[in-house]
Amino acid sequence: TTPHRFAAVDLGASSGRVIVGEVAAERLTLHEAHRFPNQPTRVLGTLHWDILSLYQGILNGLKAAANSTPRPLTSIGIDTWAVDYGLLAADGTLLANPVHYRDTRTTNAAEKVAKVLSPQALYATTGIQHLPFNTIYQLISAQGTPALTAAHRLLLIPDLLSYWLTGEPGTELTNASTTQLIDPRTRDWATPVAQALGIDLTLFPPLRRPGDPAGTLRQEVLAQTGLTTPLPVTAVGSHDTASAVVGVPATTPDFAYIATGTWSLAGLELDAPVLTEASRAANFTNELGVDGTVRYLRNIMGLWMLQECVRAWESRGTTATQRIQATHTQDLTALLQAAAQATPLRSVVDAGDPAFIAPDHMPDRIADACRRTGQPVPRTPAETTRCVLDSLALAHRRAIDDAARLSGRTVRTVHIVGGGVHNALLCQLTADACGLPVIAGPAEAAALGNVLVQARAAGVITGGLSELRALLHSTQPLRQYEPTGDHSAWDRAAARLGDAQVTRAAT
Ligand code: LFR
Repeated sequence: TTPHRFAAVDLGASSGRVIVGEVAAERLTLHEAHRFPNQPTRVLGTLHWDILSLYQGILNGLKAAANSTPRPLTSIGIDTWAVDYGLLAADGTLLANPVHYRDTRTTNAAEKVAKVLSPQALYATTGIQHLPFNTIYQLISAQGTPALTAAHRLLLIPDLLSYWLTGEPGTELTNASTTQLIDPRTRDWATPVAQALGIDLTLFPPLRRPGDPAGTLRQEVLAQTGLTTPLPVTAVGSHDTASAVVGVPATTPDFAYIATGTWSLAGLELDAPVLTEASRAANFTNELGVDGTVRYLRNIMGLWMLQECVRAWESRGTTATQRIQATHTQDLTALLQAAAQATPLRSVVDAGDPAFIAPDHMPDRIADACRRTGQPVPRTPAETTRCVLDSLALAHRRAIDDAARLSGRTVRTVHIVGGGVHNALLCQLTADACGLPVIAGPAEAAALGNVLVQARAAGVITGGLSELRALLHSTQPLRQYEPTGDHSAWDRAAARLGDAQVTRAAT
């Protein structure tokens, strides 16, 4: 049979891509049609997404996808990072440039929220981990601003881009759960939470579920891209992490996953949320997944820490050795090789600490954290890189252990998907830290999950998540890492951070 072609728009924090997936009964291949940078811009002290440039990147990507072969696309799906949004006037005009979740405007929002709703009550209803940038904190911080006051409608980032393509507003459920305004038991709005906080839920257009239709391309877009009418947009797991977890090639139920990239999202797929006080204290989230699932996970800083270090080294031009190791991005390979030779577990930091969320001065912040916990301060880029990767592996292990304990499940395999798949040292250290086999791949899990949900909605493939995953397993290249080394070294490293981590989780 002739394969169907689907365009997956997948926007990450540092780049966006339009990827074409070809799907037939036993076949699944990806081609990258277009990749473009995502460059946040600070204006008058506020960090913004450059949303029009991202939209133009999508149009260029769709054009490239249309030109790449004469065979038509069957549909388009969009996934991006979570929590952020655009505000629209009644006529659909975007009222302000969306603010980046790493902006510090939400610094005092949790206190304000706690005055009306205790963290315990908020968690018991929404099951969402405390992250300073959750949409409720952004909305509380924006209360009284001209844009929010004038807003007629709020669209989460993938819904905003989809609206521009089709003219049809909607709120996709997996991403909506990250607003902290959804009750994971009913999978519908947590109206009492919104009311208590004075958040107007009528700003959100009706909920859509992954697989639901999301309109067809407007005439303007057809003209801009050279695509032919009528081309539908299908709602997918529009939160990139939801799509990435669909893209985990698991073949048994006893798996944990780590979706890696700017963040590491480490945890389990569950059928029902865990809303216990122990789960709240451990800062686990119950985001909603595709097909009625729950993503029970913790956010870990991820490769952001390394990206920010490299950016700092590139702009600083320190000693000659450091330059050799870090100035050119092609030297990332050299840097990782040097890190692999550095002393293991010499110093570790808490990669779950929100102190690492904001941009700038990352090597100094890592050095400070080592100093505070009485550990040697990394001196070179290689040592700092090793510290970051050891710390990530340790945080991966802790999240997976905690998730298993808090949900009463057993984990026998760890799947790593996303950009971190290319980082063999991180994969090996994670296997070592967890004491479990790691299966790494695919790197483009979010795009694959996006494509698979579209293909199923179009009737090209059938089945539940396990059938979709079986197709991934049989078509995508995967690499396995077995645990090595002295496991107790990881216990000792964890003990060095123990107290700091417990204190943070309890607040
Ligand atoms: C990953 C991700 C995470 C979310 C963070 C902020 O790209 O979507 O799941 O917590 O970005 O939106």
